[in-house]
Order: sequence, then structure tokens, then C-alpha cells
Amino acid sequence: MSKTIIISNRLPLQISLENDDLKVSPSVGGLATGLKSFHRDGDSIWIGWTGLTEEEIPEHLKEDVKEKAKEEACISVNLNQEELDGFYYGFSNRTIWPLFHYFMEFTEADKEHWETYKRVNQKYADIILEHYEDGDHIWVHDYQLLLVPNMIREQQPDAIIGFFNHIPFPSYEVFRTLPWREEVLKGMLGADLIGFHTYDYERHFLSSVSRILRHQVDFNEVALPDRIVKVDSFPMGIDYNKFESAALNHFENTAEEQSELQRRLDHHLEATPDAKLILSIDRLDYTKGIANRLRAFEYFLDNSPRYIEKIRLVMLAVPSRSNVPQYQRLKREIDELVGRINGKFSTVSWTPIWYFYRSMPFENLIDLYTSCDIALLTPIRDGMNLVAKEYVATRTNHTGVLILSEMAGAAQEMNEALIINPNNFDQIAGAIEQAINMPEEEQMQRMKMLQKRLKRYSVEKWAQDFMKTLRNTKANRDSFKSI
Ligand code: GDG
Repeated sequence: MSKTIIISNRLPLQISLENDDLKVSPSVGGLATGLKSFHRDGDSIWIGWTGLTEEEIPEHLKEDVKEKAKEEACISVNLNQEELDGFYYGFSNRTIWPLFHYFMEFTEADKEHWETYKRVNQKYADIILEHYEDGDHIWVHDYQLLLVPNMIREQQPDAIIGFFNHIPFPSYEVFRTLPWREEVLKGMLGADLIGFHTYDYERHFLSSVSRILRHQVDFNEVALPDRIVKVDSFPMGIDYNKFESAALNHFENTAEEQSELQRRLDHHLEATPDAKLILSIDRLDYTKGIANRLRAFEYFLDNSPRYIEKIRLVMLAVPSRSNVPQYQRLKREIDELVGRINGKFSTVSWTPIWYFYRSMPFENLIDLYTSCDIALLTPIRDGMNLVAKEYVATRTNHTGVLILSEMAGAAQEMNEALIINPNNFDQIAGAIEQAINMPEEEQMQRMKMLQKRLKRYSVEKWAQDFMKTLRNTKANRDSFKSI
């Protein structure tokens, strides 16, 4: 029986070392949270890195790492520190990530990083090929593995290969600045089906293919000499039921079952019943617009001092890529901004920002989603933004307001949110004021529409749609050959 082989840089589980023992925890991040349920419910294996470098794993635990991964139908890819530095911290996160998010000033073009990126992509491809059997479906994920589809195609010309890009694809004018633009496009075109979150990313990709490689593009198909590659948009959903039922269970908790965080949130609500909580959750990343959000919040308080002691920003920033200099600088900037704003506006009984720099367990995430009246998500660029969708899914009483940047892919399907331009502080301040004062009836109307749509297009549906299109693409290829 054929299986699906999922490949991503990281596995959905993370293995760490604690007192000479291995600890397994779930990975944080959009791709892992999104695809986990598809992997759990289907006949698939998942290939990726565990989070521990070869140097970090003691010799006597090497086999155990493999075993731990295997228990979850995962196969671990071994990466050493040098590979990780060049491939992940280097080319992936200092070249592709900033370029694809339009941060050209952060984009490096380091030939050594590129060489390591190629080498590590080949390593992933080789492991896939080891586990590949005729009829399997291969689904490659994200910007760290752009070359893998063609590396597989070279060895297995008949393989059925899908590729999904979780981040934006930039416009041709930006993409063309990459020194290795041809190789990257050729790598991706090894797939039969290439998926993006939005139609815009799809168009940008096709325009780069036609202008850089001069391939013929008909609507959403690229004609290669020997096959057709289909390109389409599949806006990723969330595991809606999981978030909805977690929120419903959360409300059933007895006082003893509540978390310390929830007790603190409740205490805040009891002490100031007419005050509002505004939530922001992201990985600490310059694309997420966290510094801008803080400045816009300060601007709001400066211009609307009547809301002092009436609102609070609860901000969770999850540590991410802290080896990359831009992320270290951003961390300092955010620390300073939070300190400055809290110093400027705090009163004896109130601080405007509660700032958490850590990763929280899922239950605490639900505490935050269900307790906050407003979610303020202002990325400068974001492929999709699953946090926006998760917030909506947990609002089981249908209240709450989502303020969302138009630069997030999610904005294209979430019209009922208050959509803002993350660089326009007047607009953000206006949206905060509108959200604070929005009548409950209007909140519920908007929330119900959003929920209906998200429920219908869950992550399971998204994965099924992608796989179905991939199977059809393959069937078309076979009939194309037999003509
Ligand atoms: C990339 C793209 C695209 C966050 N903090 C904690 C935690 N999370 C979970 C959230 C959510 C996920 O991480 C974040 O997903 P996003 O989509 O918001 O962002 P990225 O990580 O940048 O994801 C993005 C996504 O891929 C999917 O294609 O939407 O545009 O950049 O699921 O719940 N989970 C836990 N603790 C935390 O502290 N447990």
C-alpha cells in the first residue's frame, strides 16, 4: 500500500537532553501544529530534524533518538553544527527568509551558506529516497527545502511530488535579486504540484518562472519539455475542533484545575471589570511587526489617555532563531520598548503591558485566547498567520475582536476582522478604539462568520485538498504521456 512521505526541516516533535536523558515535546510553529493532525490520522511517515545536533547527542543515546522518533512515525535527519549553521541559520534564515518577506536590507548572499544549503537539501533527499517505494506520495514543505523536489525527481523521474511553501513568495522584482534564482526555481519545479497560501504568492512565483527561466506558463500551469507542473493556492487552515473543544473544556475547569496564569487573568478581570485585554502572540521575528505594534500601542495611549488603566496588552513572544544577529537586536529593541512604555504609563495599580518571552504550554495558550477581548496581530509580512485563526476558533461564546494586518495571508479570508496596514499607526489606534467599543452584537456577527468559514476549511480539509490535487496532477501526467 502506498504511503505519504512528509518532509520538513523540523519534525513535529522536538527532542532535548535533560540529565542525560531524552525529553520529547511537541514542536512550536505553524507548520508543525498545522500538519500534526494530518500525520496522526493518516498513513504517513515524517522525515525531519529533531532539534539536537549530532555533537549534542551522547554516543549511547544515538539509537534512542531514532527510536523516539520512530514511535511517532518519524525518521530523524542527523545534522551537525556546521550544517545547521550554514543551512538553517545561514542560507534559510539569513537569505531566503528575509528576501521572501521583503526585508532586502537583511538579505545576505553568502556562497558558503548556499553550498551548505545544497548539501543539506541533498541529505534530506537521500533519506527520502531510502524510504521511497513506488506509488508513494512525497510532500515536501517550506523554504528550507526548496531544492529537494528536483533532487528526488533526478533519481525517481516518476515519483509523485508535492511542494508547499509556508511563507510568502515575493514579487519578481525582489526575487530576481537572488544570485541563485535559477537553481531555486528549478529545484521547486521538480514537483508535480506547488502550493502557496494565497493567489498573490502563486502569481509572483509564476511570473518569476516565466521571466527568469522563460518557461511557458498557461494560467496556473508551467509547461516543461517533459511534464506539466501545476501551481495553486491552498490557504492553510487549523485543527478547528481541537481549539474549539480545548476552549469548551477550559470553561469546565474547576478552580483547582485552573492554571496560575488563568487565576491571574481572572484576578485582573475581577479587579477591573470594565477593562479590556488585548492579546498578541508570535514567534519573536522581525516579520511579525512586534516593535511596530508596541509603538502603535504607545501612540494609542499617548493620544487616548482616557484608556489608561482601562486596557492591557498581553504579549507573548516565543524565542526563535536566537543565533541570528537580527533576532538578537530585535529582542533588545522589544525589551527596551516594553520597559519604556511600562515606565511611561504605569500607575500604582496598573501596568499597560504584560510581556512574556518564552514558549507556553498549549493549555496556557488557550487561557490567553479565551481571556482576551481583542487580538492584535500586525505582521509586516506573514505567509498566513495561524494565531489569528486559532484565536477565532477558541471564541466559543462568539465575542472578541480580531485586528489583523493586511500583510498576513490570513487577511484574505478573514474580511470580518478589522484589517489594518501595520505601518499606519493612526489606523491601528483607530482599530483598537473601535474594538474596545464594538457592541457585543456586532462582535458576535463578525465572529460567527469567521468561525463558519474556518470550521469548513480546517487543516484536514487543506491537506486533503492538496493531496487530491496532487493525485489528479499525476493522473493527468499519465494520460498526457499515453497520448
Ligand atoms: C509559518 C509562517 C504560516 C506560538 N506560540 C506558542 C505556540 N505557538 C503556535 C501557535 C501557532 C504557531 O505556533 C504559529 O503559527 P503562525 O502561523 O502564526 O506563524 P509561524 O510560526 O511563523 O509559521 C506562517 C505558518 O508557517 C503555517 O503555514 O501561517 O505565516 O511564517 O499554531 O499556536 N504553541 C505553544 N506554545 C507557544 O508558546 N504550544
